[in-house]
Amino acid sequence: MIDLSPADSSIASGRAAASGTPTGYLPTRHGRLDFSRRTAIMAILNLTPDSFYDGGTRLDPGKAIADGVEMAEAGADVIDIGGESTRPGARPVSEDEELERVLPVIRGLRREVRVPISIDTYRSRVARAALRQGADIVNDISALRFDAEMVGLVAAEKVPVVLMHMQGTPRTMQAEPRYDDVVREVGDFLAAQIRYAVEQGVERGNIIVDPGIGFGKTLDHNLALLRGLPELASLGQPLLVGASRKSFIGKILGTEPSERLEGSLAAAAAAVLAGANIVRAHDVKETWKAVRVADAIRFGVGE
Ligand code: 7PM
Repeated sequence: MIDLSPADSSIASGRAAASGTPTGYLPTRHGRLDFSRRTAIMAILNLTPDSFYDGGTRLDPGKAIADGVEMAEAGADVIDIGGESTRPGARPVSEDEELERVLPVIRGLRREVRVPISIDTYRSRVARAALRQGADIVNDISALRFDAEMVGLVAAEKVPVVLMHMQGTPRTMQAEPRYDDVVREVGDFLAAQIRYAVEQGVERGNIIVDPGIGFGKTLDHNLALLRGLPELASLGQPLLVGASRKSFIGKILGTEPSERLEGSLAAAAAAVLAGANIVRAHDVKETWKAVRVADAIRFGVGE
């Protein structure tokens, strides 16, 4: 699966050839994420009024907290809370609006569940406030590029951070995505952002990487990245993949977001078998079953 011959690009570019993390788990303030012999599930708790799938369904914090509790009971290993839609062409919301949406839900959910909570934001002020309310992980779709203060915050707080690849900005990214070799370029970008984070004081053990499925990518680019996950796993950091209900699935099946569950489960299973350590998903109960079976194939069942 992973080509370790001298021609392998991970060696050619000086990247560690070994896959996975040294320890197989990632400690957070609220328990460790264990991916030594299993894949973790990151549940998506979207608080935006306009998201492509579940937008506007959780305008009441009480409803959002109840949904988060249900996700934890369904087997989520981490709950990802986001207050700004990053869909193609979406307009940025104000920082105050983002804070008003996410803080009450983080505060409330923190008292109800034991699993780690991640905050999906590229703004350091939102991330700082979220960490104070009990969030554990910063999920930054800009990989520390959009807010110059984000890296210092993550370093000082010593929390895990997700570095995600995106070509362009959420507003422009789907205009005309172009790559010569998408897997190579995404891998090089992530390697550069890992280096930057470490130089700025972030512990290597706190860095999760993510190819950013759908963020400045055509259907072909998304498929090449999912096929090429072993090369990204060879960066040596935990690998997160978010394919749930995204438009590349709609392009393959000809379906709207509400009819993309089965395609999302196929993509999650494929990601697990290609080396993902965390899959990000809307449908926790169904994804949990798909991932348990894919994990049994990947790791065995220990009989
Ligand atoms: C509209 C389009 C709304 C796409 C929301 C989305 C990822 C993420 C998102 C991902 C990480 C979604 C996306 N996707 N964070 N945030 N990785 N780390 O489908 O793939 O939720 S937003």
